[in-house]
Amino acid sequence: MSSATPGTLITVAPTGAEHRKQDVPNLPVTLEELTRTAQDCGRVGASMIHIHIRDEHAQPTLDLGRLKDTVAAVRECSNLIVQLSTGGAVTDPESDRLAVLDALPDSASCTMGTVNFGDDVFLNRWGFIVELHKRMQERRIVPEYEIFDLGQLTTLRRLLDQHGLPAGGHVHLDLVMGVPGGMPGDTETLAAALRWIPEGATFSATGVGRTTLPVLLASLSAGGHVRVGMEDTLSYAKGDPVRDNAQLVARAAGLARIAQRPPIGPEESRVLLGVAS
Ligand code: KMH
Ligand code: ZN
Repeated sequence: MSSATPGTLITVAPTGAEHRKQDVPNLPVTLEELTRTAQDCGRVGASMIHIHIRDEHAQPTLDLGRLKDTVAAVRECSNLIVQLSTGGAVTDPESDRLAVLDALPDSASCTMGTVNFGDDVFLNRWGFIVELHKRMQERRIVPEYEIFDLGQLTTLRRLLDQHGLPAGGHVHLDLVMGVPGGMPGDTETLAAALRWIPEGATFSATGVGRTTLPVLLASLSAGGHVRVGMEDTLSYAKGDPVRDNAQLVARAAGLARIAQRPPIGPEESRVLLGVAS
């Protein structure tokens, strides 16, 4: 872990692939809703956006044309680092998940192993991981390595040992905690993960559901960065649904300031991650 950056990189994950628009009317699913979200979240402290897109029926899709339009539109309306999900939905085939990279985002997620995901399985074979990593190296896309369980940190080390550093030369990962089937979202587990994070890497952490706040606070205290958003939680507090993504970003930014690690902007975040300006 690097202690050179005192500030906090805040990523917003506004949509995800799991929530249904009919259940969550304020979930941003159209391009217009997404660009407005990017602007609102940028204003209150986000510097990267982790994007899953939806089709005209608000269903998750990896349609390449839509992904390209989305990358262009978010770049046009904001200065946020554009990260596309290659995780997609649990039902997405590997071929479609690899093709996401043809939309040429600044960054893309790259999950380090298979995990039970609620009642489903989020499948990430070793061969698929290697292919994602190599294609990102070729296209100069900066990966964010998604870690759902501690063993996936050893897979990350194996990947870097065998296939080299990612584009930009810096390793950044996100601990996705509290998924039913993955590692718990608590301070003890975050502290255990620190031991296995590759030397010189930076990390962010995401707490799913009710682990959002404990993970946010633990990551800030451990020198980590944070990801928040409606992909990961729909509850702001007990009995209090999330109003919008900017509300979650604003809370994370406020806590980062209290921790004396204020949010860093997109330019500083690009330097941190090795994303070309
Ligand atoms: N939707 C999950 C199955 C990612 O974006 O890379 C996978 C996910 C991880 O959200
Ligand atoms: Zn995601």
